[in-house]
Amino acid sequence: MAQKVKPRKALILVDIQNDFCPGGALAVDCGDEIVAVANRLAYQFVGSGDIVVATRDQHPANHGSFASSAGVKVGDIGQLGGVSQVFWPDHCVEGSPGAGFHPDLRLELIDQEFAKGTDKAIDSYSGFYDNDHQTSTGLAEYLREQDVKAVTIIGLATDYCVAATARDAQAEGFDTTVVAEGCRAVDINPGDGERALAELRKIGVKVV
Ligand code: VGL
Ligand code: ZN
Repeated sequence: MAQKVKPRKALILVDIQNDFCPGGALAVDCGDEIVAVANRLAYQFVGSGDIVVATRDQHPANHGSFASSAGVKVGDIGQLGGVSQVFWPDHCVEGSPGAGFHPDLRLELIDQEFAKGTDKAIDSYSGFYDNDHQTSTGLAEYLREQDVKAVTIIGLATDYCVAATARDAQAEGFDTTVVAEGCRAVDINPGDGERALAELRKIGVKVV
């Protein structure tokens, strides 16, 4: 009889990178506090035969989402690649220390990494697709190959990359859970993180 592969879960660690932690170029308040949560969950997933993947925001130096490239102020809103874009400080430039994973993150527990935001003409908040939904990072395909049915998501930042990754995971048919304790928000407007979690609940994502 053909051997049946056990349906698996995946832990998706979103953008746990230096530039999103205190001292980084796009620092999220207390962003580093989630590293301990990431390590604990990753250890549990590996121990139960499940898998751990990490997304990594990785931009060329002149990425179109940078205010410096667009010639606008940080926080301004405009268009990039045909979709609405917030313009950010230069961050997670490929090869720079800021693009590296937080030094305390236990990389040996991560099965596979997925880079995003590598095309300067479009941003990518989700770990699955660019913001215009035209280009896949390969994450959905990888998870299906691994027979993953359910995903647990944590990381930075709640109101951007975590929210977008969770929306896409749910839309791709994965049973999707976000662990709020493992996320921190940019909160350009106070409450953005909480509102993002409320929106996720509305579409059926479990927020625990
Ligand atoms: C992110 C803004 C720009 C994130 C990435 O990881 O949430 N936010 N690039
Ligand atoms: Zn980015």
